[in-house]
Amino acid sequence: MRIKLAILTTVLAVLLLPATALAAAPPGPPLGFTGSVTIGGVDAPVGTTVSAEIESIEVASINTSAAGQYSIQIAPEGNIGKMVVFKVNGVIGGEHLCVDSWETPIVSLNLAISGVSYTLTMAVTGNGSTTPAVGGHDYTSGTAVPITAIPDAGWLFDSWTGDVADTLSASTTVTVDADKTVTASFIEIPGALVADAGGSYNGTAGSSVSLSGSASGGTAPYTYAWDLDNDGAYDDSTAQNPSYTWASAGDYTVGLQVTDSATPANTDTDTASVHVVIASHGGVGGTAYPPNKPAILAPWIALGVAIIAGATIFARRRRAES
Ligand SMILES: [Ca+2]
Repeated sequence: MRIKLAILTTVLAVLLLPATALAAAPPGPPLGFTGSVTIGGVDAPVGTTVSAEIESIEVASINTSAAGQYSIQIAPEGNIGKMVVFKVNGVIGGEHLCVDSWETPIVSLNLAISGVSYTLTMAVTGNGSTTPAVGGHDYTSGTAVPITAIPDAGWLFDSWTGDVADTLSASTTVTVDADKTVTASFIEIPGALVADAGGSYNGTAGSSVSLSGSASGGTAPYTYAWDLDNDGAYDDSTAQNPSYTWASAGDYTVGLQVTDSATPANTDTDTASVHVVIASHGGVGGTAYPPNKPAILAPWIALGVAIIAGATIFARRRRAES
C-alpha cells in the first residue's frame, strides 16, 4: 500500500513538472548596465554609490570599484519595457528602458551628475592680499584650488591657518571638499632698533637720580645696559630704569646700550646728559626745599609772630604816651 502511494506520487510529480515549467516565464539572465560615471565632469571616485530604481523602487545598488566606471545588474523579469532610473550618490544621473536580457545582455550607459559646490573663503591678518581674492569663492567639490599669499610692502608672509596643503608656503593648495576658510597671516618687517636713554636729567649731589631707558624697533624683548660712570663700559646697571647718585655737582653723561632678541641680535646706544647741583637749604639750582617740614618752618613762624606782637605792643605804648 505504501509502495503504491509512493509510485503514484512520483508519477504525478513527473507529469506536473513540465506543466509548472511551461506556466512560468523563463527566467532571463541579469541585465547589465555599464559605462562611465562622472561628478561635475570629473571621474567619480572609487566607492561612489550607483543605484537603479524602477517605479521609484530600488532594484539594485553597488559601490564603484574603479574611478569613473560603474557596472550594475538588474533582474529584467517583469520589468522589461519599464524605465530604469540610475542615481549617483542619490542624484539622478541617467535612465534607460529595461530591455530583454536574452536579446541585449549588457547596455552601455554613461552616468553624470553635477558636482556639489562648496565655498572657499579667503581671509588675511596683517597687511597683504591673496589669490583668489579675500572673500568667498565657489568650487565643485574635490577641486584643488591653488592659493597664493602676497604681502604688502614692509610686510612678510608668515603662515596660513586652515586646511591648506602647506601652511608655511605662500603658494599652496586647498582641496575644497567642504566649506572652508583659510587665512593668510602677514607680519610687519621690524624697523631698526633704536635705543633711548631719556633725559636730559637734573639731580642733586648726594641724592639718587632716576633714569628712564626705552627702545623701539628691532625684536622685543630688549635687554638694557647702562654706562653711568662714563668710563665707556656698559657695566653699571641692567635695569631699564636705574637710579644713580653723583657725589658732587657737575654735568655728566650717561650711556645706554640696548640689545634686542633678533638672531643675530641688534644693538643700539644712546646718551643723555645729567645736570647735578650742590645740595642747598635755599633750594638753589632747582632743588626743592623739603616740603611739609613744620619743625623747620616753626622758628620762622615764631619769629614772625614775635615781630608782630612786638610791633603791636610798641604801637599801644605810642598811643598811651600821646
Ligand atoms: Ca661704566
